[in-house]
Amino acid sequence: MRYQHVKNEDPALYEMMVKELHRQQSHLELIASENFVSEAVLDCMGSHLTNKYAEGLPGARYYGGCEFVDQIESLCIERACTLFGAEHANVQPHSGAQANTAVYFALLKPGDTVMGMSLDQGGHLTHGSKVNLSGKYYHFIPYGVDPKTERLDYDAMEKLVVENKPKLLVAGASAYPRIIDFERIAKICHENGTLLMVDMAHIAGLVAAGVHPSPVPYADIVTTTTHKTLRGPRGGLILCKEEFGKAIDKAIFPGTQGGPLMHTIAAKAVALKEAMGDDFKAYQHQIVKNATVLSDALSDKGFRIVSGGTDNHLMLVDVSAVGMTGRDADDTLGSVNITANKNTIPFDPQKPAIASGVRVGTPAVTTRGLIEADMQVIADAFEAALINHDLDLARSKVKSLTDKYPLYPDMI
Ligand code: DSN
Repeated sequence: MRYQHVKNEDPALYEMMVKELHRQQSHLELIASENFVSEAVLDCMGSHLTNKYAEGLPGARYYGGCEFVDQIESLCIERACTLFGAEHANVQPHSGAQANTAVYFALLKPGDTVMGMSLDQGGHLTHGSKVNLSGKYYHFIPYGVDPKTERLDYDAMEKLVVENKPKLLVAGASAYPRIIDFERIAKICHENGTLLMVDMAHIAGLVAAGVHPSPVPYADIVTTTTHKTLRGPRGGLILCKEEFGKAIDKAIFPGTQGGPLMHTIAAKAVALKEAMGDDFKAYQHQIVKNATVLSDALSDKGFRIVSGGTDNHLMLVDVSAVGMTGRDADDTLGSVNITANKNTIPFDPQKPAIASGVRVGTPAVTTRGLIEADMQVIADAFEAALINHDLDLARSKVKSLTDKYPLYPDMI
């Protein structure tokens, strides 16, 4: 049993933790960016390593007593470089947003021209959204998808690069269901004197397992979170060519962060080790198989799948095809214990707060053990909830799966 000290010290908070555990256990988690970490990762996160200040880098700290956390961070760096075939890694970013901000701080001056995928077509807030620091400090020009195919329009991207000669192009997405051709994007960038940064946060696990082509050989800098398909603790990571290593390290500390979170870095090291194993490769293949089967099954039920399907861990379900908005679908799914998120679809006629789509991902349910046949049950639950409005039936379908695949059964 975990958390007995919390229970004794702070019963009110403990109750909230228990409720959240029960929520995770009793719901089907289809948020494409979430996952369930291993017990080993949890152990590191809740460890005494949180006590240590270690500003600086291994061997060059501003605090004494770092000899063991130096070993931990060096191991984490070595594993990150080995797993992804990178020349240099910084494992200190507290999040993906911090990693991206540090790259901009390292490579750009305020006002510089940058290109990023438009938020409403699948990009991320930190790729130049007007409400984010990226969009306020730098001159971001958005690129997007072809209206017919709903796939990245590489020709239009090239035209924009040629016309605008951005200093940096940010590739990668939060809601794009197709393979991204990093080799092609790198060619476009490097022929035009543009640096390429890839934010592979969503697909890092797929990349580690060879299920999605790696950006690392092509991009100058690669950022990622560590908690999505990679299934580590919440945090970020930067990989780069050696020539950018010093600038990236300085941009993290002292540029944009203070002390690194050593308990999180230890957890990242464990997750990276897990990601080197055969089980992890099989897991990543299963994520994609599950997503493909779920996408086909939802399409058979009458939902429209943006771009006609998926190559990765997520799909965008256009629920306007069944007469709903994304917001209503999100709420209805929530009421039957399915957790997903409303999401704009490309060229969405609805505002982002309403949206026409729901983003659905398979990383978390695949960790739980669900396989292809279970995806049909999820599609049945979607049909019951969103088309036939039979919420009891939808709930019973969900319960059949959450009972069949227990999550953290011995935790409390
Ligand atoms: N918020 C994450 C997602 O859901 O995709 C991206 O950082």
